[in-house]
Amino acid sequence: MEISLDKITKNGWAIYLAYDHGMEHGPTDFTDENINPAVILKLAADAGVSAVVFQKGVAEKYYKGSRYEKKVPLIVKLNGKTSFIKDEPYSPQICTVEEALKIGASAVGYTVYVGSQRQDMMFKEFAAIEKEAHQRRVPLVGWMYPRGSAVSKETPEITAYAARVGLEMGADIVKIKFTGDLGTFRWAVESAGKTKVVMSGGPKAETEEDFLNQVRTVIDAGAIGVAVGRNVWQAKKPQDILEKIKEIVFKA
Ligand code: FBP
Repeated sequence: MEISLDKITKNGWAIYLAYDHGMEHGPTDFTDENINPAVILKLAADAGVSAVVFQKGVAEKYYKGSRYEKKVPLIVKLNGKTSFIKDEPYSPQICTVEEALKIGASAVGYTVYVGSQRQDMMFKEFAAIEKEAHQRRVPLVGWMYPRGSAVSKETPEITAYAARVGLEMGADIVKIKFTGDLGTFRWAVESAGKTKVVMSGGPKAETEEDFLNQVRTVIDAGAIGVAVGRNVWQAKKPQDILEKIKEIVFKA
């Protein structure tokens, strides 16, 4: 079944502004300014990114009914976890597809810790979400993060494997970490087949140019774009770096 990505892409390209870090990392990721989700929403809308990524609570309180609803599409993350628990990673579902649609989501996202000893629980939840989302023709973005005691280090092979798992499970887009170079990222993109690939931003890069080079590399490797949080809103001038990312991704 062909699921249209038109609502969350621009001419096939994608820049997603990720802002679910309050759940995943806690407020230490934020400054006094960007701790306010309204700041991120305005940034996303003004820049014309392809979508903003929120957890349900932030989406309900800041996106739904706001003047940004018509300006920037929303991807709601359906699962999440805090950083307190250090054993085998499992990110439980905390929002349904139906709830996400009621808040105005154009797509839904779900993190799978590929390789975790608790992977089967996430596979089950993901499979049910995939069924419902696709029945309703809603795109599903898989945060495919290899993690757990069986994954001592995320190598390019493991990233490519995770991308492939996304294809096998029916994700429309997979969000994967940068593998380090063009060749290995291309392999991950090829592994994902007809499932589109976006690069996950990661912690703030040493320099802005380092990050922009990663963006250039993944676009050259066949990715449709990026899903980035900290490298944008932790930058001194988030608008400026977003403009530079747009130059690379939207004009590819
Ligand atoms: P960043 O660009 O800031 O890395 O955001 C991408 C993201 O996947 C977020 O959606 C999520 O909150 C965070 O990274 C999870 O980071 P991790 O699990 O690697 O600590």
